[in-house]
Amino acid sequence: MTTPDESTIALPAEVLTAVQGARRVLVLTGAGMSAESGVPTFRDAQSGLWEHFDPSQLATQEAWGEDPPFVWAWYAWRMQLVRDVDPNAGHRALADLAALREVMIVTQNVDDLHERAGSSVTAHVHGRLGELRCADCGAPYTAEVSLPVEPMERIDPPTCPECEGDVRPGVVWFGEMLPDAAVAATDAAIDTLEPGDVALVVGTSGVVYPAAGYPAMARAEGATVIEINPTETEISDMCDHHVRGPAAEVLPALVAGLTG
Ligand code: BV8
Repeated sequence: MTTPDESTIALPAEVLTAVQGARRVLVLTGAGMSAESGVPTFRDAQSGLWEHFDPSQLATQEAWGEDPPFVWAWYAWRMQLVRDVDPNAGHRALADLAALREVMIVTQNVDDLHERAGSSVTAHVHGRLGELRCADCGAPYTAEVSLPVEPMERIDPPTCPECEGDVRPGVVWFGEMLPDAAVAATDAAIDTLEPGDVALVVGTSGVVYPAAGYPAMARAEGATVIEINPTETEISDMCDHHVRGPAAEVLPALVAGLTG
């Protein structure tokens, strides 16, 4: 459990009061949640081989259709990177929070760091890196995948044993619909919110829809919306409060404030 002496950041009193008074806490997380684990955010300049490529151009059916080995190599590098890092204190604080409040995590992140910190995740609205499937017949691909130790420009994707199609990552590309189950679970979680509950919006630039619309939906249910992000975002003005700090400091401070 997060202890008070771990918290170095001072939280606005109204933020702590809001969370203290909440029965349910919806947590909407984006790439900034994993930044302090060493996972580059979506809008950070890409490094190495992909530094000249915009992720939102790479995370598309078009890019895949043009050059599957190039797109597969990018995802294989990201899968290896996520395997090599650990959840941070922010992930662990959310797992601790679940012992104090009813917590529902809806994440845009395709990594498994919330789960590895001990949280259960209500919805991965943009899919998951580790859930592979055949790009042609859709069959899940569960065989072990060899990943590059160093980034490589091209790697032939695995072949589907059912139809010999290329295997793709189970993420949602731009222009693709969000998984029905994830959308339904998110809508159900937002529907449970009542006035006095809280929605924490952590580490997202609020650029990508429909996920960027979730804070407004939570507010419409009467929840108090609190943005946790070092910088202002596209959705800051639809949040009630803002804590301008990093997730791995703010979230432990929030939990410590509940238990202190
Ligand atoms: C859809 C998985 C219906 C892949 C991702 C034209 C044609 C087609 C679609 C559209 C279109 N115009 C608009 C759209 C809709 C489009 C969209 O919103 N585009 C945007 C760019 C305008 N959306 C879609 O296509 C979605 N599907 O709409 O289907 C449809 C279908 C056809 C036609 C029309 C509509 C699907 C979108 C899903 C895309 N897949 N990820 C992969 O990972 O490879 S999106 C990806 O970027 C992430 O998953 C994330 O969701 C998203 C945004 O990233 P963030 O998480 O916000 O991260 P970002 O880097 O942006 O920001 C990080 C933040 O953290 C910053 O604010 C920073 O300050 C902060 N931070 C940094 N450090 C810390 C921190 N915060 C706290 N602590 C720290 N330490």
